[in-house]
Amino acid sequence: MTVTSVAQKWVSEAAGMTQPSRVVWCDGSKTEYDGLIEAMLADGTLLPLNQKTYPNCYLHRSHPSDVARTEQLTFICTREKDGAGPTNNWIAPVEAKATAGALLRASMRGRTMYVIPYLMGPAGSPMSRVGLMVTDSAYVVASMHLMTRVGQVAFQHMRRDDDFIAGIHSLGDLSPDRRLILHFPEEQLIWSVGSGYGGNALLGKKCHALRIASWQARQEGWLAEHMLIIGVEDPEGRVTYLAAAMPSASGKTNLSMAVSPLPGWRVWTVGDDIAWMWVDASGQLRAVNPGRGFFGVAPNTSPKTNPNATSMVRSNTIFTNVALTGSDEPWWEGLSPAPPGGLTDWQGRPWKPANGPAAHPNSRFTVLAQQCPSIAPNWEEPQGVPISGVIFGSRRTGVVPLVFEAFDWSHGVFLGSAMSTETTAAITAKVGVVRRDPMAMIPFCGYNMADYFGHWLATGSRLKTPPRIFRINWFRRDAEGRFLWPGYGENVRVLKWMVERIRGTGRAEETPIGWVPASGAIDIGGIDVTPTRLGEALRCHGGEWLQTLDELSEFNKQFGDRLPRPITESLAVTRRRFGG
Ligand code: GTP
Ligand code: SPV
Ligand code: MN
Repeated sequence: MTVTSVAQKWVSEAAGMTQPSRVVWCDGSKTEYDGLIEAMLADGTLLPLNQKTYPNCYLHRSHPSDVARTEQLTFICTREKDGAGPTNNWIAPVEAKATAGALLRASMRGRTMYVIPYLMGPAGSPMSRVGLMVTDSAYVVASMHLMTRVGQVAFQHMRRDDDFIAGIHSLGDLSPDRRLILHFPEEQLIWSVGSGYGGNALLGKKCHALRIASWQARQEGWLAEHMLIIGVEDPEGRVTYLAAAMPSASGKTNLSMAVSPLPGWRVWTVGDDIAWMWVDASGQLRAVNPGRGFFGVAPNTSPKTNPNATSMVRSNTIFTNVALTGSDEPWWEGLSPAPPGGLTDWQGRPWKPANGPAAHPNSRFTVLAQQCPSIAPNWEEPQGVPISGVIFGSRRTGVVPLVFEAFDWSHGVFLGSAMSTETTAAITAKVGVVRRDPMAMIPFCGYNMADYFGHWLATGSRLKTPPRIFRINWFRRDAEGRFLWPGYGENVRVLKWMVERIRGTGRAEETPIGWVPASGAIDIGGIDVTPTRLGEALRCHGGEWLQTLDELSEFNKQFGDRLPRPITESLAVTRRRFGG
């Protein structure tokens, strides 16, 4: 491998601090992956699954206190506090390095330090970016193999010797008391210590491709978003590409590989979690998926809800914190209607219902995207795909209709900024609590969120035909607590309406919050949804919205004068439309 001198120097400094007994440069080869798996089987980091029914599949059990992202321990360390803004945790860089330095110093003593050069984005794409991370976790290396492009390809995409995001990761002692995930956007640097969990430890993903990349994107005029990318094909074979933001564990993986119940319609998967988007020379918004694999939520993934995912995880997959059946197959709640007998839970104990779910609610699978049956043939196209629609979705039991469309780009940015959602097991916090999560980026925006809204507004003015912006909510419930909309594959019916809107044929009614599907505009043929129930799912209630807008004004106060005028104006106009 040809390594730049800047990279060499940085790695020896990292080794000087962490003191590993051995340094191994990773080349991303299959031999390397197989060797890592073998070593992890030998030391118990991985357990083999049934190699007949799940070839090359393994189970990893994490430390029981290291099962999700820890947002309270995640910091944006800009020189000025205002750079990180009021919605991020902040510590000054010097102080952050002093505290984390104490945890990282000699943390790799007696361990191997793996050096991982990785590329985010398709090979040959002008959008692709390089990272160089060191870690003392073989599980992280194997996962990075599946989630990013590792090896020489990274160095081939560097535009200068120092053109990489540097990342130090160490498991430390895995104690949440000695865990910190630090971002230094001004130095293109990430430090992460004390966790082996995906979003905390696979630095290419949330730390690089969202927090640091969003900072770079603002400076360079593009967008780094928590979004899936899909192509929706109609019966004539025309494909319309959409990008959709939804908070963690709220439906991106599922929508990205939805199986259509409508004849002739199909969904092609381009990405399931992160989108890098830019305005091309003709004023068209385009998107690439910076990732190479999926780190997807296991619970409720079944042949009924997500047949593409269940078939793609039947080989070459690393499962984390799922349950184990008596025949060494992975299992999680929702995979089959009833749990099989003889289950071992995610912590390795014989499963007892009294101990809670058999699989951790945030148990996950890690697998290459190319194993997905619906992967788009052009998913690695260096120039990306043209985006015609942007979707903002969240998880709300009430208030927010199943789907509606913004009046224009600026109004759509307002709708994205106004998002709130119920929390999930993807973070270590109470589940089901409503919190504000503008554009599903509250945990991932690497700079002041007021400036982020401004950046979205400014991007709109560079677009020749701005994509339509839609707001969705698959999670609205009736008075008895049942979902009003069946979700999963049936969501393609909603995507069809969006495609029709983009083409100018979809019928809609104007409401104070935007265009809501007209009666009969969403095809509910052949499913157990009555027009009355669909009406309930689409209802927009003035009183509820006025209260939501009050909460939003309260939230927005923290941004002070930095909040862009169009956001404040949209809020005021919406309130007036409701007569408030
Ligand atoms: P991250 O990987 O954390 O960013 O999450 P994600 O947005 O990709 O979420 P994912 O698609 O994995 O869905 C998470 C949970 O939401 C799973 O338990 C799903 O079964 C559930 N879910 C997804 N889509 C739907 C839907 O249309 N309706 C309902 N009711 N639940 C859904
Ligand atoms: C999320 O939490 O949004 C995820 C999982 O996609 S993680 O990679 O851990 O961030
Ligand atoms: Mn995510």
